[in-house]
Amino acid sequence: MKTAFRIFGVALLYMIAAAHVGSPDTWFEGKAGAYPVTVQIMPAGVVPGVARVFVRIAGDQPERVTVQANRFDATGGAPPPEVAPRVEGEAGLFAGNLWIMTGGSNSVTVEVTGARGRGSAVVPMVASATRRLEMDVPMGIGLAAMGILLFAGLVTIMGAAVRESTLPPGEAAGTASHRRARNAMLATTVVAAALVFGGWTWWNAEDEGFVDSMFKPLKSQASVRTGPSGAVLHLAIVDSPWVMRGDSAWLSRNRASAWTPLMQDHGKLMHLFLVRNDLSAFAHLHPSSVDSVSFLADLPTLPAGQYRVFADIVHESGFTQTMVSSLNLPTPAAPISKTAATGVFGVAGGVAASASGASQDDSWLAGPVDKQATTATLAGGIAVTWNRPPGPILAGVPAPLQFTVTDRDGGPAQLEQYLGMPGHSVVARDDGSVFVHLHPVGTISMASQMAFAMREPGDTVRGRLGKRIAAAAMPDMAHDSVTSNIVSFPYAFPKPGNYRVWVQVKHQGAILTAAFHATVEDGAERAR
Ligand SMILES: [Cu+2]
Repeated sequence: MKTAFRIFGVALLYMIAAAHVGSPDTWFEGKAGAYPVTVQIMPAGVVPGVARVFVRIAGDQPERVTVQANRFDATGGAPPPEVAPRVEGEAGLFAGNLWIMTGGSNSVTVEVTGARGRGSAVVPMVASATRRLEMDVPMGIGLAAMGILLFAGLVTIMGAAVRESTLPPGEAAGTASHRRARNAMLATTVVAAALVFGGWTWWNAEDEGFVDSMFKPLKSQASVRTGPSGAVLHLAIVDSPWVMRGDSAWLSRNRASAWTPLMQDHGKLMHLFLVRNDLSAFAHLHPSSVDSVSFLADLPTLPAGQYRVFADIVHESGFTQTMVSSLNLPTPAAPISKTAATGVFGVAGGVAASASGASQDDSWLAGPVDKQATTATLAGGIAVTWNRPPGPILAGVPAPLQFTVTDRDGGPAQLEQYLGMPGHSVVARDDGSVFVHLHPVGTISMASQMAFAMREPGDTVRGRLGKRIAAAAMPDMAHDSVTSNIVSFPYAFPKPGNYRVWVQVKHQGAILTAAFHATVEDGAERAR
């Protein structure tokens, strides 16, 4: 009974990484026809479950907003769209609830209808069981008390029945019936205890099965190797279902489903981030694939120490995930071909010729950060200013991270597209429990958005859709210059704590990285 009570009573909340680490909401900023929309999807954390969808619309207000869930491989058609009613008291905000019935790659279609016509946007989202709901302690105590009462009641009733049920009225029970009653009570206790034990075992098995079914990113391992041009980072995906994904016999034997192949996102198969455990150093690398299990990237000169490794990948199904591992970087022994980041806010993006084919888009930054600073001055006199709204930053409260980039003279800096985006931002919490890679379009992967737009009924051959998406070559990548010197990322910090925010933009061919500190305070309860 005590153990059973402990199982019910212990308040534990499992949060396991999905597409991002510890930052479960999906964000999208873009256009639905003529309407600029910002979409925030709060997943239920369980599947099936109800996701909350918030649609913010700036400017002319539409008459009607609907939201609709689509599974990636929906064959029987999607459920009808749900109307997202206007939220009272908040201008331009619409909110709807959506049942997400199946795990894996899903999308939400937001349709806006009004005076400026009808337009829609497709927001890819990964649905997975990421948490295990626990019974709260008062309810656990209440149920345990009732259980004890029922148990005792059953034993007492059995005893009384054996002792007194056959007695004529008014007569007292004799020693023999007292003994029989005691035996019956003992037997009842044994049988009922066995039933409770059976139930406890069954419940544990169910729970274990559920924990097993929760999403865990593919297991990976990072290590440093020495290549001909210096230190090389090696990342291996060591998860058996991935390594064995071509072996259908192995998969069915181990009841694992086959992963779809990886596809490029912003022209890269993997976006890998190294974050020093104390947040003092950061690198954004693009390892090249050796054999779809091993990935290699030239290591820039980074301070020695313990690093967290976050590797973003996108599957052909539109499923995105962040693999997490750790790495101990030794003091660099040999000079490494890449230019080191300099000063507090260095220019990153040195180019190196190397055996593994270093990516020109790699960038990094090391050094301390002034916790009060909202402006970071980078090499070449470029300044990045965080337009922080006055007042504390509150967890769970949507507030875009907005930055203005100015040149030496204080005028707007002419930015260029960096990996197909006007800017990139990475947000990490000091304990590693939150990691997210943001773009002005939000948390979504452009590749998975394209996967939803371009999928066809015949896409049952693995690798086919990925090829078509690669051939379409990301229309955004073609435009080199960015029209504004302000980059903005839709976001809400998921929980209070100390965070580092890195912002990356490209100016005159160089990738600039600025780092800021953010203390996030406890906000209002998340509206669920
Ligand atoms: Cu990015």
